[in-house]
Amino acid sequence: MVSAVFTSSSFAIAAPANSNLINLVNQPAIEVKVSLSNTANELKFEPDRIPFEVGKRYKLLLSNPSAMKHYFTSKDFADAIWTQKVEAGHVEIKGNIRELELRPQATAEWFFVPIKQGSYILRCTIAGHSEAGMKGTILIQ
Ligand SMILES: [Cu+2]
Repeated sequence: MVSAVFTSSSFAIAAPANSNLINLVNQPAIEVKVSLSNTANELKFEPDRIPFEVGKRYKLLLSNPSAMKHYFTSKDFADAIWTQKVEAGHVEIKGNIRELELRPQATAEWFFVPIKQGSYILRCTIAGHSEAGMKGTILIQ
């Protein structure tokens, strides 16, 4: 069974002006794939450097092919984007998403538009995982 858990600490949406938002949502999404660990259960993100550009619409395809659960946690990045929705299983979640937990074999699709440039640290927050190498950098240009 494919499943994912979401935590959202706020329903506030840092959205661009409404007229611009309609244009952004209608853009075709650029697909970017990130794997949380791998079939060898190595503690890393693949890739571990993830570039985005302000004002483009993305579909971030997250997958966890490993035997352990992992987190995709980058709160500063979450604050630097406007999240349209996250889709996982048969559920679509709208609004602000700050952190995703992917259980073994889970996938999730995060649709968003970057709104603020910066370099953001990505980590898996499970004890010991980021220390063992499960971290990365998200770059918004
Ligand atoms: Cu992990």
